This record gives sequence, C-alpha cells and structure tokens, in this order.
Amino acid sequence: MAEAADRTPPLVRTDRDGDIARITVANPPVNALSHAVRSGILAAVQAADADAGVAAIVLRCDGRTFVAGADITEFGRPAQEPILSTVLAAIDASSKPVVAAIHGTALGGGLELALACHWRVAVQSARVGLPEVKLGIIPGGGGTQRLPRAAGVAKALDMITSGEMIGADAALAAGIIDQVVAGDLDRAAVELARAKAAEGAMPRLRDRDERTAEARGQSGLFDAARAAMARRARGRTAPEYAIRAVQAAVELPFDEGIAYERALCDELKASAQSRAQRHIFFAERDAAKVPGVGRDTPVARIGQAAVIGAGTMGGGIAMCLASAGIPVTLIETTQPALDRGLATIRSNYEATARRGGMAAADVETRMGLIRPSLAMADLAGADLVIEAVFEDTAIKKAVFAEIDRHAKAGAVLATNTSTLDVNAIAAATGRPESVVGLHFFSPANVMKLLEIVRGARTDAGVLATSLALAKRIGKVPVVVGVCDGFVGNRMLRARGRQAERLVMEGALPQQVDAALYDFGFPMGPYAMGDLAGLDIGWRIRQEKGLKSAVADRLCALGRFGQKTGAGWFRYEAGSRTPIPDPAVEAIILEEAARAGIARREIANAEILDRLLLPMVNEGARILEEGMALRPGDIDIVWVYGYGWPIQEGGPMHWADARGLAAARDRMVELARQHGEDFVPAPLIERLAAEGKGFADLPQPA
Ligand code: T1G
Repeated sequence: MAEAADRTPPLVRTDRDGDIARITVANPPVNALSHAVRSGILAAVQAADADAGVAAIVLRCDGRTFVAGADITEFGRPAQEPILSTVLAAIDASSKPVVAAIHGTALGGGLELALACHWRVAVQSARVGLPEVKLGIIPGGGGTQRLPRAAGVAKALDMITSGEMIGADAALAAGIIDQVVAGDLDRAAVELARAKAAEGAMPRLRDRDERTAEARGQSGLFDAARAAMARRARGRTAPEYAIRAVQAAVELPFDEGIAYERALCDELKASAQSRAQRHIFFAERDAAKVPGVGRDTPVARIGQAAVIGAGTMGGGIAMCLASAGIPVTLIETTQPALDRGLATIRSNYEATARRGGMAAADVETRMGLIRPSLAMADLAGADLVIEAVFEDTAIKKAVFAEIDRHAKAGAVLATNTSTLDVNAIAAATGRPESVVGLHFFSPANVMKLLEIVRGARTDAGVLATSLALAKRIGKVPVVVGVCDGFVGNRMLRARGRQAERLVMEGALPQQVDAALYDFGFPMGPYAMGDLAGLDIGWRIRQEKGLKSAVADRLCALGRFGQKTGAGWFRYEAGSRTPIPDPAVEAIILEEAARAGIARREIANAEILDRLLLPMVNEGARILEEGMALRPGDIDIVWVYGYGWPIQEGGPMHWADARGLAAARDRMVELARQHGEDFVPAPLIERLAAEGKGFADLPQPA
C-alpha cells in the first residue's frame, strides 16, 4: 500500500529555482481546487514562507490550464478545512512576494487564488473570469471583494454578473493582471518574483481601496447592473447576490465584505437553483459522451462544407459554419432564392456587428467564406454536406440521391430535419453509414442546441465528427434516436396538446403564456406559435386530415402570427409584443360552446402541471425507447433548444427536484380528469416505487 501511495504523484509540489520556491499544482484535467489541492497549497506556502532560503514564491500549474476553480463535485458536501479563504489568507499573510503564473483559464476560485497573490503574470492566450453565477452561486473566495479593488466596480460587476471570461490583454488593461508574457511564462514569473523580492514589493489587493472609493455614493452603477440582470437573468438569485456582494466591497471593510460574500455563497450553494445549474453543467459534458464513440474513433477534418438550401435554416447554418471559419458552398435552385438568402445572411451579420457582437471587419471575412452556387456538383469538394431544404420526405430523398451522386467518398452527409425519418432519407443514398441528422434550432446562428440524430446505420466516425463539429461551431450537441420529432419537438407536442385543451377549458392564451413566462421561459406556446408562424401547422393538419378548432379558425382568417400582424395575439406595426385580442377570445368562447365545454377558472398551478408533467412523461418514454441516452440529455435539449429556465434544470431534473413520487401522484390525479397524456410511463412508476429519481438511472455503458 505504502509503496503504491509513494508512486502517486503529489497534487501540489514545490521545487526551487535558486531562491525562488515554485509551487506547482498538478490536478488534471483542470487543476480544480479539491480539498487535497487546497491543503497542499496551504502547506507549500507556509513551508516556503518559513524557509529562510526562499526569497519569493511562484504559483503555477501543470497541464492545460491554471486552476479552473473550486471542485464542483465537492459542492454537495459540507466544506472541509482548509477552505479556500484560509488558503488565500495564508498567501495574504506571507512575508514574501507570491507571483501567480497563469496559462489556460484562471476561473472562479482559480482567479481568486491569483488575486490573492501579490503579482499576476499571464501568457497572451490566457483567459480569466468569475463564472460562478453560471453555477447559480457567487464567488466565495474573495472574488467579489478583490476584483473591484483591482479592476474597479463597474468592470467587476460586469464580469461577476455575466460570468464571462476576458483575455489576458483585456485583463492587463483592466488592472487584473500585471504583465502579459510573450515568451517563457515560468522564466518571466521567476524573474519577476526575484525582482519584487529585491524591492520588497508585495502589494495586497485587500489593502487597496482607491478603486472602490471611486464608486462610493454612485448607487447608479448598482441600479444599472440590477436592471440589466432583471432582463438577462430573470428569476435567478445568484446575479442579485453578486451585486450585493460587490456593493459590500464598496461599503464594508475588507474582512466584513469577505464574511458577507461567504455567507451569500454558502446560501446559494445549498439552493435548488444552484443544484439545477450544476446539474446542467455536468449534463452538458456528459451529453458529449456517446457509447461506441471513443477517443480512438476517427474524426474527419472538416475543411470545407456545403449547405443545400438558402432559406431560414440553411442560411443560419451557413452562418454558423462561416463564423467558425469554415468555408461553405451555399447551394440553391434559383438565383433569386440564392440572392435572398445571401442578403439575409449579410443583414444578420451586420445587425450583430452593430450590436457589438462581432467586429465590423468580420462581416466581409465571413461573407467571403460563403460561396453561392446554383449547381449541386459544387458540393463535390465538401467534407460535410448539410441539407436544409423543405421539410418533406420525398423532396429530401430526391436531394439526397443527388448529393450521393456528387459528394466525395467519406464526406459526412447531414439532413437538417426536425421531424422526418432519417433512416428513410439515408436509404436514398448508397452510403447510409455516412448519413446523420443535424437538427439545428431556429434561429440556427443563435440557438445553442444541436440534436445529432443517429440513424440505424450511422457510422461511429460520423457521430464523432458531428460531435467535434458541434464543439467547433459553439453548439451544445445531444445525440438522439430516430423517432417522430426526436426529443425536443416530440416533447413540445405533448405540451402543445395540453395548451390547446387548457384554452378550450377556460384559460386564455395570455394566461397560459404568463404561467410559463413566470416559470422562467422566455415566452409561452402561444407567443411562440405566433413567432414561428401558424400556417405551417395548419398546412400539416390539412394534409393529415386533423383539426384544431381555434387555430384552424385563426388561420382561415389569415391570422398566421407575427408576420401577418395577428395570430393568437395581435401586434402593432413594427412591434413583436403580443397584445391579447378580444377577437381571439370570442372565437375561443364560440368554439368551446360548440364543443359543449363549460369553461371554468383554471389556476396557474394547474396550468403549469398540465403543460410540464406531460413533457416529463414523454421524456420518460423517450428514455424507455432509448431515443435519448440519459435524462440529462433531455434537460440539455430543453434548456438550450427551447429556453427552459436553467435555474429549473430541465424537465427531468425539475421532476426529480419536485420528487418523482410526488410528480407521479399528481400525474395519476390528472390522468383521471385529462386522460392518457398523464398516465405515468412505466419508467416513472418503477423509479417512484423504488423511491428513486431520473438522476439515479445508471449512465449508459
Ligand atoms: N470542478 C470539477 N470538475 C470540473 C471543473 C470543476 N471546477 N471544471 C471542469 N471539470 C471537469 C469537467 O466536468 C470535465 O470532466 C473535465 O473537467 C474537462 O472539462 C470558491 C465557488 C475549465 C473552461 O465554473 O468552465 O470556483 O466530463 O470538458 O472544454 O468562488 O471546464 O471529462 O469527466 O469543460 O477544456 C468556478 C468550470 C467553480 C469552471 C475547461 N469554475 N469549468 O473547458 O473541458 S466555482 C468554473 C469550465 C468556484 C469559488 C467557487 C471548463 C474549462 P469530464 P471540459 P474544456
């Protein structure tokens, strides 16, 4: 045993470069501050401080990054000493200068560690940030107290409430780091440490009050931050707490501010919101792990892509590719359609540049990567072909037969269908193993979700390539199976059925939407329908011989949604704000009467249960059928594809958080009145009977 323990490399080690002690953290993959790492740093700093032969200390990391923060897996357990603040207090108390040498990302507790050091140097590619709000918490290691002292209150508020990282140059300009190193980081850090030891220069951010003093009496800064958060982080507690903690940095002495920050951070760590957001953090990473796709699965290099169809979806997909620097051939059947598509792409890019989302010069660079064409033969050079034509199996099959004729061997052939049978489409080619579904969400250049649809014959390498592509273009991928509507739209339909019934039974569209908006969705099903356009569903119903009493009447009146100025709501010219419309209410009342329904008051709590529980039920069936690999995958689909509020963790997590047994009981109750949508799926019955939740299901092998 002892022998084995000896061979385990230490997580924190110290070596010497002359009179400089170099403390190295080596805790792959991201050097998270686990209990052992915190203990190791504390002991190493104290030892170096006590060693008369040491003049100064450099703190550095092995591997791909500086410390990326606290170890999130420890959050569920009680904090164990030394906690991070104890370690940072020891650095503060050191009698010798400590220099942080930063590469990769210094995030959360990692940046807090660096801020407790006396000097900070970084390579140019390094990035720093306090992303805690993304996990539903706030910095707990002094970040809200030291960052405003380094960078000023406005910058600190911005970074801490957004959680976004900034690059080394920006960090230098903001006063967060002291030097950007062009050459050898370790050498530069040691030299700086030696020079500062000679000068006896060891400034402590805790003692610096001039930046926080600037903000005293400027409550407008905090009001502005609150107003921005009310829009951007509606319903989330952490950003508000972050603002309070930064305010404390301005108003309270350092040690009191630290204690206040820790109390807020601890409260949030124990909150349901943070549990939900941590779940999403890990679910997002799990979703990229697919059985049968391993490190040794070959990933094709995508040097060149082609997109077939320059409509809304095709154009958005071409933008995603071009924005990631991938040249795209955009193919249409007619010149006017191609021109329209290109014009929309350009105007979208220009709008983004105007809002500051990208450099103006990049508009031309990206447009230059998109090569318009009217010839399918022009896809011959593409490593990836994405078909985004009209949603119709016959048309898509014909297009795929054509793609098959021109595409080079080994190219990935993707269909951007949202509902159709990927296997049938794949069968139109002589190489179904190369075919995969890549379901982008509208607007494709904005929404982060990518459903990767694995066909019966899809090759593992094609999946691996699709997963790598998703990462490259900044999407969050989820692998799903072939079924009607895949994961997202299949569950959306379950919600839609109930939304329709609720309106017939007594609710109005505005009430249904308000219930979901208050829950945290950006909009409800009716505003969403108006945004997407009601005519598509109408046409599909007509083809299938289906009816939807109220929606059919709205469409018959030409009320197709926002684009016609009226749908479930009405819209003033130039506005996207839905306004409740008495004309719609009249139609609803007539149709309800015609159907013999006695309308009743429906409480918001019932509306939520009626809309959300059928989704959970459908999600359970999706899991039973193996159409999604894990409950977390379903949650990712809903958070990144449909705006399920991240602080509610996605539908499956939401059911778990409520208690799956309690959710089941409510479903049984609703099933008595409202039928089969609520009859619990066998998986729910089994888990509830065992006192378990979805989170207890084993990871797929
Ligand atoms: N704790 C535990 N595991 C972590 C982790 C962390 N902080 N960060 C990453 N991992 C795991 C991750 O689950 C994955 O595992 C593997 O590392 C690689 O990650 C006191 C309260 C650093 C930019 O929020 O943003 O500090 O899936 O796939 O794309 O105030 O990871 O391989 O098994 O994401 O190269 C604040 C979170 C914590 C940073 C690297 N810090 N991490 O991205 O790799 S709160 C964060 C990231 C805090 C203090 C507090 C990214 C990354 P597996 P990856 P990547």
